[in-house]
Amino acid sequence: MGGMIAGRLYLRLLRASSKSMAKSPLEGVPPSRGLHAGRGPRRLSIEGNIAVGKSTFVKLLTKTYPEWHVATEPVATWQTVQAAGTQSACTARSLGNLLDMMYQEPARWCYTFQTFSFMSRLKVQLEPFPEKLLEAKKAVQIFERSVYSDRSLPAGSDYMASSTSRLLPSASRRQGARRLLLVAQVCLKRLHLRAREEEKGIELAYLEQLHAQHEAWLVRKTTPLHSEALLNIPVLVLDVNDDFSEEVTKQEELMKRVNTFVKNL
Ligand code: UDP
Ligand code: D5M
Ligand code: MG
Repeated sequence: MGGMIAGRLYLRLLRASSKSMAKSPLEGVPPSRGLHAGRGPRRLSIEGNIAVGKSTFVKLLTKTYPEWHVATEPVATWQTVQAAGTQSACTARSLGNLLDMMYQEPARWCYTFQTFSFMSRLKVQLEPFPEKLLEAKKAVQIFERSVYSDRSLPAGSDYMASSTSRLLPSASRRQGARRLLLVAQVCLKRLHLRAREEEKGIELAYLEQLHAQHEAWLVRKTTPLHSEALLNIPVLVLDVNDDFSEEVTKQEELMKRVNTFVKNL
């Protein structure tokens, strides 16, 4: 595993409170202590590559901090898209599995998938704060991925690109592939372990691309964003190459880092 940097989770404050954003853009504001003080729930998202361990991490957070509110990624909604007006249990009519359609025929379905996943995340993020958060002294709300990930990672179009370019391995692609060969193996291994039917065609190259995009967006901060203010938002990077699903010591270490990060927001 030495030198691999693929297994990374990113815990990111969604944005500063609407109050502070309205008053002034965040340029120049120190990206930590005081950013959120006394202005409603701290809202964070967990970002990371496919199958890196976000849902596993979310479960761990829920167990450790039952007072926090955690919103999981609505994957099931993408796997069984309901026809308009048939959402109730007795009228439910599925239009199909959009996640599968995207992987099977990316040129046709990527745009639709991106739009649909963006809208479903937006819906989750715009829901009113749950009662338990309104009552909490220091409320925390966590989302498994956010609208910003759909906005900042051109994932679907890259899936299209990788599914055609892997048939045409140019010299530069071969060179890039050598350099990045090891980078996303942890995710690929976990993806196979999870064995989600729709994802079985995903190749290492796609996970490498996604990893590079996460690093550009959240670590190097070179991804163009629609607002400069978003650049200053704090990000906690957690290395999860080593299995944390069963390792209590590793879990404690991760939770300690999350606790310190959240306390200082
Ligand atoms: N997993 C694992 N070790 C870890 C984290 C995750 O073996 O430290 C497994 C997990 O049990 C699942 C797969 O990796 O079978 C993908 O994890 P998850 O669904 O949490 O990934 P996500 O896509 O949500 O990031
Ligand atoms: O990701 C859930 C699945 O959904 C995984 O196959 C990736 C896919 N996904 C999620 N958002 C997007 C966007 N915006 N474009 C393309 N594909 C996407 P998991 O990692 O299991 O949480
Ligand atoms: Mg998940």
